Amino acid sequence: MQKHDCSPLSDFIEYPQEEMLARSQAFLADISRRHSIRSFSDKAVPKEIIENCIMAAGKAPSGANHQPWHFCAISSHEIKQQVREQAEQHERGFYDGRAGEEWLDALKPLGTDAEKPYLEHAPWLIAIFSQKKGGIHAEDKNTNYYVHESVGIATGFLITALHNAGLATLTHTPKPMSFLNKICQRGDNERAYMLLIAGYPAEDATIPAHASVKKSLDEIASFL
Ligand code: IYR
Repeated sequence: MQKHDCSPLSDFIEYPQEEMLARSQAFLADISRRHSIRSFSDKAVPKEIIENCIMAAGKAPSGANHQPWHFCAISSHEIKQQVREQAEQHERGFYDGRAGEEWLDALKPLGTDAEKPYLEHAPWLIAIFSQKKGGIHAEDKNTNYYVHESVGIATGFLITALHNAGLATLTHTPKPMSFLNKICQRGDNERAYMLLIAGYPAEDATIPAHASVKKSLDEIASFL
């Protein structure tokens, strides 16, 4: 007898192994086309696509299924301008010394600097927040568990969903990020986790050679 309420697993699909192989190959080929870009076009992206991708992110597993995340999707030009202004202000401090030599050296091959025009040009910015307290219902205020892990997984789902929908993305973590709480009107219970930029690439979008170097299977995995 089950000690908890549950229902049968009814939506699992068992594919023939040949099809599994083909699917795993096709997914690998598709996700290999995801690149962080830093030059976005201002071409509009319908809200419904972003809503679907956020709902997909919300299906991620989380500690005790508390779903300790909030996604603030910004398309208002005025608000994007505020994000750009404040992010660039923090980034100037970072690039002008706060980062330290080793960090700046590590970033050189990416060609990044304090200028973030894409924060204003891209059609969507999605600010992701983690929640210290919560629960299975949005209004709960219980302890959340494995918050960082949970929000990281949901962010991965979101990046994958956006790519799958046909959008380019960039992960951005201005330091500090607390200014996003104010702009997005999120309270003390939440911590800005990451800012995702989503949209179409500009015609001049490039991939830094450094970003194309991906470790081989042997380097990232072992099989026992
Ligand atoms: N947040 C800064 C710096 C930066 C840091 C890392 I680690 C990167 O992989 C890329 C950039 C910026 O966005 O420029």
